[in-house]
Amino acid sequence: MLDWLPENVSTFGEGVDHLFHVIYYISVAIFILVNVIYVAFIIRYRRKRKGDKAYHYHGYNLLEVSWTALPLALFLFLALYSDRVWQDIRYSEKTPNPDLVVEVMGQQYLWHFRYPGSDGVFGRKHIRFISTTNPFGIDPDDPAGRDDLLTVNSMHIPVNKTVLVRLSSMDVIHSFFLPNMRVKQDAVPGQWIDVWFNSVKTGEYEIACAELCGSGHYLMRAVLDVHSQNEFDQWIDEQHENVRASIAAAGAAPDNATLAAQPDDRQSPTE
Ligand SMILES: [Cu+2]
Repeated sequence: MLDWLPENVSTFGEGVDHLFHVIYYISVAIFILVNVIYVAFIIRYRRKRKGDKAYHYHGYNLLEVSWTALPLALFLFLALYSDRVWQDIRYSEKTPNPDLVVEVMGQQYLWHFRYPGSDGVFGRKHIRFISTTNPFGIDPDDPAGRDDLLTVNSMHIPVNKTVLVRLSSMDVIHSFFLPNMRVKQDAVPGQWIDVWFNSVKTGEYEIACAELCGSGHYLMRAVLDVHSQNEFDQWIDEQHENVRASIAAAGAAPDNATLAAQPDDRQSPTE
């Protein structure tokens, strides 16, 4: 009945899917119960003779207490029942040591990704440096930030590794949604929010924005490439090589192209 869910390739996906099933079937049962009672009452208490008068009463404590207490009990049960999965996924002290940290920045209507450079460190960043050409606000004075690797709408990770995403947004609230990883987290401007996952299968997966963030919301899709460790190392070495080459080229030429102001062109990404 629930085989329309996207393929789960996340280490904690089974727990999420199990909760989804439990909540789904509880909802279906309540839906059927309510509608059967509803139809039965319509038939049983219909007007049978001309002149029948509706029975009117005011206040019924038992009924009011029970329609408050039953949902309360149900939600309490669900809160406690889901707590273990929630802790595993969202409690920072339960996050496994990450093998890879990637920064993700939402922008109307694309996803920016940032990896540390070949030095293995992220350069300093500050919100005042954020611009369309510097989405993460990398401090231009910090040498550690010059070789940082930036990609747009394309995220690469190794398989079977814990990936920690540091998530933010440079304009409105977006939602970082990896259906196959069972990850969905709001990206909030001015905040960095951590979210982790571990993919057990290589392949290409969808990254979507799950927050109606503007007229181009539907455009806000990216690809998550899950590689074998070898393939990933190869990819990132290549990227680092490209970054080094462009730094060398910029060093040879006068320092202008990278820092030139560009018009604000968020409405029509050219990717
Ligand atoms: Cu969005």
